[in-house]
Amino acid sequence: MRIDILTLFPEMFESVFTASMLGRATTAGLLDIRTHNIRDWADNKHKKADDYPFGGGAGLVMMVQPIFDAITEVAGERRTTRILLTPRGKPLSTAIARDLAQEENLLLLCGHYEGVDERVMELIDEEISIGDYILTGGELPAMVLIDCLARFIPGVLGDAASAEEESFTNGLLEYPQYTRPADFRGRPVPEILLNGHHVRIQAWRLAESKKKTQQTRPELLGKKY
Ligand code: 4G0
Repeated sequence: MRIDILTLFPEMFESVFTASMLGRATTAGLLDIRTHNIRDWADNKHKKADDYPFGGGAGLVMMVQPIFDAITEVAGERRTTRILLTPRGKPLSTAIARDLAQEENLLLLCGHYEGVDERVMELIDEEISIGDYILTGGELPAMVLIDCLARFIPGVLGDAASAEEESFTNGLLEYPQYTRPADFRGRPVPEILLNGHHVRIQAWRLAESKKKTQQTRPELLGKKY
């Protein structure tokens, strides 16, 4: 999958896309992530990409011209799904991430300040939010979205691991996990996990998932997913 990111702060993405699983996916040729500085398309002499809002109000708005030209040039002739990360977007979910993981090309626009000139929306297919809070920019949401959808690209997760096994995929929160040692300074691992009885372990894990969900997110229990 190719992902183009339009941002005023391309340097924010470097470590996230070279480290860990996303770095491995890139090296393996599963991901091709390219960042672009919107400022490079500003046609004014100060390379300004933001301006005061018409009608007044606090803060700055990202200008239409640099974004319009950046999207047009970066997308080129490719068919790409264009996404704006914004607090007014559809809430990100496992289902949305799974759908987007099927795309061949994504273009992510990271807004900043008080948002982007509404005329940019002509070039945008979807607006996505990572939650009901405001951040200083859409860069962290873009990273969250990419990390979340990458797990659904075949081969991105190591070996036999599957994105479908983990939290939320069965509509429940994850059960408790343990690794060695079996006894850490008097804190033992539950005996049932040590005896190798697979069916009983599955039943225990499901019961623990339900208990945890009831305690922390009871609203998930009645929900279709
Ligand atoms: C566009 C996304 C971008 C509009 C972006 C702000 C939170 C999220 C931005 C605005 C963001 C999220 C209208 C304030 C940049 N903050 N929850 N900040 N407005 O996904």
